[in-house]
Amino acid sequence: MKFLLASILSASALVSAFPMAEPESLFEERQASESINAAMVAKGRKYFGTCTDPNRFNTGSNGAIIKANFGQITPENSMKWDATESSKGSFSFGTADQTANFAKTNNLLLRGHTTVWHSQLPGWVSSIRDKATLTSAMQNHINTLMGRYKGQVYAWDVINEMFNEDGSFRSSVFYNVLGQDFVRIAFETARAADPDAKLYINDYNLDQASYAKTQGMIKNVKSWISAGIPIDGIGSQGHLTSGQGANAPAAMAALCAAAPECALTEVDIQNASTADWTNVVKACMQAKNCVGITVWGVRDSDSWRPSGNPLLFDSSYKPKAAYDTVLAAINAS
Ligand code: 9MR
Repeated sequence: MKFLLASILSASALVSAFPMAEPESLFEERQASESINAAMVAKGRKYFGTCTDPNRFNTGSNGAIIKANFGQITPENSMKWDATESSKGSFSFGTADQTANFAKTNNLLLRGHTTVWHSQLPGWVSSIRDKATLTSAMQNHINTLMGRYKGQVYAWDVINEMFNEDGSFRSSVFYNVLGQDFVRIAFETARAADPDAKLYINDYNLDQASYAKTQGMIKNVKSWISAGIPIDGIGSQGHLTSGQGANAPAAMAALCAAAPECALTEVDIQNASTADWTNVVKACMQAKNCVGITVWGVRDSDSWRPSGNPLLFDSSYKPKAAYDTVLAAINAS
């Protein structure tokens, strides 16, 4: 009952114009005026966002929390290859459209995620063995997906997770069939499909500057950009565990120096200390071309890895101390 009442109060604090009952008034104030997105924008950055999808923003307080606190969304699953083109040439955009509409209706920036990724990839793509067929499958997928949301997407994760931990290229159908050239094909197709979208290469475990994977990303992005491949940004996912925040500022400084812009794209921190959140925010704020931070979910219990409570809202949709930490770190920057 207590839980229910708290949820109702919290939800109404987020959405209603009614004055709040005393005990929740601080919460209401923060939700209404001290949004972490507004704080980011006040510092000249573009957004503080979260991933979501219709199964989330249509349930509980997720929608209200996103509208009150975040300025950008990334579809958690709805724009992936398996969700949009599970069989060759047959596209389904039901949930992707709903997600794009939620962004449009609520004035949220949209990060498209993701066009070329070895995972959540239908079997008909991973079984292709010849260059021409794979090239046209990639081109058709990118053109159709990005074309549908042309002009509505701030940035696309064009290529996701293509590096091994040692900085070499991951074995995937794309690399195995086309070699490194799949990078050029993907980015050139993406640029033509939506010329206004920022085009990103995105990966995880880029959280320490000297780490081989971080260095591999930096070295290759620099050489691809100098070869004319239209890469606008590096996305560092930021799936962290306790203590890893410490290395994030130096890692972002190195990554952000290698591309026109950069972002933290999927942040969550298992068993985070206050310092972890402060350092992650600093990592973006200290890099002049870091455009924003996206956390990978609203509340802990909806995280893809809920153990260690990695997000900014608890399972009752209450903002955690981590939320205040993030806000303070943005404001202090
Ligand atoms: O959060 C996503 C989860 O719901 C999916 O089951 C999973 C499938 O691979 O993908 C998760 O999101 C991933 C993102 O798309 C890419 N980087 C890693 C994220 C966490 O696994």
